Amino acid sequence: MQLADKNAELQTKILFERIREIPNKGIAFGQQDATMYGINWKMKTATSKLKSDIKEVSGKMPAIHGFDLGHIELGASSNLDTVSFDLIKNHVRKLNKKGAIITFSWHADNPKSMGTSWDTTSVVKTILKGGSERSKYESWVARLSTFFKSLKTSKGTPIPVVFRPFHEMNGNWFWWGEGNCTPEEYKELWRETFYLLKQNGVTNLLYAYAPNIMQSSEEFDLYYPGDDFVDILGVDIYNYGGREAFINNIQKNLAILKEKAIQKNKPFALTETGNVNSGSEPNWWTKSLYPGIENSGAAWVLLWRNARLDHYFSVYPEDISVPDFKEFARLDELLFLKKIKKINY
Ligand code: BMA
Repeated sequence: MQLADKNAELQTKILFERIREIPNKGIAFGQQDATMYGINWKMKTATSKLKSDIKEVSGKMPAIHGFDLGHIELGASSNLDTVSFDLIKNHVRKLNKKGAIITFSWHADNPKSMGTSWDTTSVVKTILKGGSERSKYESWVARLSTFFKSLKTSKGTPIPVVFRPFHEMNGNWFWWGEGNCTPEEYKELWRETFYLLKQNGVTNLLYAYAPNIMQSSEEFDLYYPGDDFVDILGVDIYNYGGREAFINNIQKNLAILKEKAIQKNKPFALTETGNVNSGSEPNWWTKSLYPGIENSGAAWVLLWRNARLDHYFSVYPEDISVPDFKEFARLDELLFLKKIKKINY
């Protein structure tokens, strides 16, 4: 078994083995910022008990926990969604102890314009080696590295996590996305960032590569930085096109990933999904999401965040989809925290 990072910690290797084992048992359920906030609540300071909308509804804690590192590059104390990095660290420690798997995305600002991730001012070329914004970018990755290195248990053991940078690159909405840099520049950005993290002594990462919905397997290959730089294959899929298209997209895309995953001997996951019609599709869980992921071989499915009533992708206690979610969560194939803890832990 070879990880992208040849100096990876033992803990990182164990995490990889755990992830590879998951599909033999089912599919792990996750959510972004699950313990940070939900509909009508926000965690302000660290408390011993971890709350989450999913747990309130089903009695079960998600197995996979996503967090975002956007603005860590600026030296900010909280991320682009006003979530405190100290609180993230605190929950990562607690969740890791409970056997959860942690995954980080990075909605980094645009290093040239200093706008958001969605500011598509041309920039990738300027942060590659020799570019005008290179030194700024190196300082950004240095801050990112400091954060990753600070993830430790109370005994000082490194906490291994999944890092999923520069996601949805086949869409045109991020500065690293299609049309805003060439595929060659994208791949170079990935590899150079990987080497910077390594130079900075980061050894607790599994690297996940995740395009948005793909039309073909060539679309996956176009931006793929190479087997030596990636550990986990992913895809992000939302239901903008309605139920049938959603199910088809998931099935087709997970089949693409499965084929790649077998060739490459790497695990794969539905790294982002969610109901964009939340509040109006009562049986979305068993009639839209489950038919897509059932028997897919994916290690996990990560629901996007429950930010507010006009921007939530999952379920909360008063939600119209509560009964359906409970049914979904009872399916044997769905793995929540307690079941994931037992996998090689
Ligand atoms: C997006 C939206 C944004 C958010 C970003 C990072 O998909 O949810 O509101 O800032 O993710 O979490």
